[in-house]
Amino acid sequence: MPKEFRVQVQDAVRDEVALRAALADADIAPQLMVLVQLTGDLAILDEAAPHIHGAWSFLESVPPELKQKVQDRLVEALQDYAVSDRPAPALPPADTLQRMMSGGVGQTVPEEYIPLLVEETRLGSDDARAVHWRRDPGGLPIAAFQVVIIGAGIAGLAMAVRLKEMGIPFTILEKNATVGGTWLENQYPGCAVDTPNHFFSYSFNPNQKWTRHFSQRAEIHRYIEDGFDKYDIRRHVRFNVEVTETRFDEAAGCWTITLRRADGEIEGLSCNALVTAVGQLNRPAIPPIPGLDEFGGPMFHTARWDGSVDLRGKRVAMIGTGASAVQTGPSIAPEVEKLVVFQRTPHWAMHNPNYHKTVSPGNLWCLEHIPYFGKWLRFQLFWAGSDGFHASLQRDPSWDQPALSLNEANHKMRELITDYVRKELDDDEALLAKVIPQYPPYGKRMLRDNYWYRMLKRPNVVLETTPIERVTGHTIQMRDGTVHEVDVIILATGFQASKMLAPMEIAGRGGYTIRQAWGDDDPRAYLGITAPGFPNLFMIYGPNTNLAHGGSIIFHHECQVRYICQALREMIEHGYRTLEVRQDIHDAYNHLLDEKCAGMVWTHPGVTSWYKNKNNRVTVTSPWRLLDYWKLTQHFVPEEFRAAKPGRAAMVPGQERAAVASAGQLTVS
Ligand code: NA7
Repeated sequence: MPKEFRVQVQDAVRDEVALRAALADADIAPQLMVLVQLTGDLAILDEAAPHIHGAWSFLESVPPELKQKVQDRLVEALQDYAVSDRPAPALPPADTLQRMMSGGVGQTVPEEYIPLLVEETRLGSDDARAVHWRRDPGGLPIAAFQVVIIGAGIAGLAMAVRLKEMGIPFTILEKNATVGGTWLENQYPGCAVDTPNHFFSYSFNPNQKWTRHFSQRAEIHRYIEDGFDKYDIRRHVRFNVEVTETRFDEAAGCWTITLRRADGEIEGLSCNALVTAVGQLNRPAIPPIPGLDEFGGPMFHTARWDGSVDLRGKRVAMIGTGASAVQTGPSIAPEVEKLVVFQRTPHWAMHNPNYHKTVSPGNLWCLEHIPYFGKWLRFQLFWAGSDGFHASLQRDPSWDQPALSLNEANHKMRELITDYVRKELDDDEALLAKVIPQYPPYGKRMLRDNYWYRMLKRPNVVLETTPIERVTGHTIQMRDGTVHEVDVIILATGFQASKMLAPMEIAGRGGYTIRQAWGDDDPRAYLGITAPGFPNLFMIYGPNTNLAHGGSIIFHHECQVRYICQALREMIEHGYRTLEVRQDIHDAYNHLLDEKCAGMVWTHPGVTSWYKNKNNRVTVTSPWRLLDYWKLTQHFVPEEFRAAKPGRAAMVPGQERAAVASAGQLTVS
């Protein structure tokens, strides 16, 4: 917006001393990008780019005199804009953007990524993820169309904001007393995000005020709460209501929903379209360890943290060494008398120098005052966590160490992390042997080292790797006869991820339930969003939409939300009563997906994880590059669905086969 731009520029140059001090303290690459965008000066880009060796801020070695030159020119450019009536610079052409982006991250950014990156960063002026009506909305029955969203977490908010923009009525049903979902429920010490925050945020609501590069839970929760207030969504939420059952009413073409209120009363309501935004990781997995139930002291799961239990001076057992454990352990180890960590399988954990850092004052200042600075920083972080590792997670059939790694790049990563861990453990080879996995990096979720290895060196920490035999009273007995006396047990044992949408009973056409379709652990959907037999039902964070090679789950949610909004637009504009993905389209997609997963690290025979089910089928994680999924979900394709208008008979199987045969045609019964 030209006006906003001018105000911003004038504000930036008001105090030159403050401006220069901020630039001197801030990351250089985003400054360089802003300078090039404001001036079109590609020569300075060519001069500085060779000193930028990666997308993270700590991967540049731009000499001080060159940094000074960039900053002097940037001050000059901002001052020029402030006193002239020139409009904001136009978005550079794609080839210039590609050159800028490549220079800004020290790697070639392929041309095919440019539209995605422009959209994600909102470097262009449009909000390309907003879905607009193609007909005069005044003539459409929008107000009569009701959507119910289940869940008021990050996904529910994204959906609600977009529905509100379109004017589609909606209600959010939330089992908790307030918003936030996973960021409300996980209150364990040290809980934080491990995707960089300036990317782990909505593209439509970037936050320039994150205090850390990887924020703690409370700050993320506040960001979600602020979003509910900013977009005035809270009044659409019904809190303390749990959806127990929902059934598709074929005659009416709507979902009837059964709720359990906090007072135990049961209530019903109905809607035209149902969107699940319940996450994948909110039903704790409690391990079937004999005697666990009879443990003599306090015991709780990380996602059900009991803050009333004072851990100071206690002997604490922590079962599990996944993402929750590596955040919890180092946070409690200094205060407990003893921490016994029970590791079933080691995880890989990578070091990131920014992980514990606060955002510097200079960066905070630039994010607030310098136009485009935040957008370029978002681009860099998107790129840092984008598709860069994707190829290295695919099996090279000719690789000669298939048990340990998948290919050369994957093996290099193994060596790099091993060297790092060895240093962290002060060359303690016995401990190193226990914590370095025997499967390839990225086989399980890659963790960020939260000083986990240093924690293991503490005199009050014990790493136990023998399997647990049973729990009796206050003791945990190991299979080799060792006994640990403990006061408290923390279950850092993860979630029932594959049992998606449980424990809700969801019955689609003909009363066929989602559990009948998926069993306990075999969820499938088209694009992870919609499944045959369940018309007018859309999922956010459904099957195979978790990200395990990079990316931010919010990015994926936004892809899904746009797609769902397009589907709803299709229904409302055409007056469809039902919309249901075709079985053949769904099956072909899942076939492709399984094929892709078969060559990826998660199905490696040495890996067990929550990414897959008991049959080694990956059910949780997406095998696609971010770019592929973005393309797949960019445009809703009506021909891939069956639609029905009111008053028409529901399609019978014979007609269904006819519809399938007529691929490429939208069949309306
Ligand atoms: P995870 O990543 O599923 O980790 C669970 C941990 O608990 C893992 O180390 C498991 O070992 C261990 N575990 C599970 N069951 C048992 C039993 N029965 N005995 C011993 N150890 C057990 O859950 P998190 O909460 O850490 O993280 C979940 C995601 O939430 C995370 O990736 C983020 O995306 C947010 P295993 O490795 O299975 O041998």
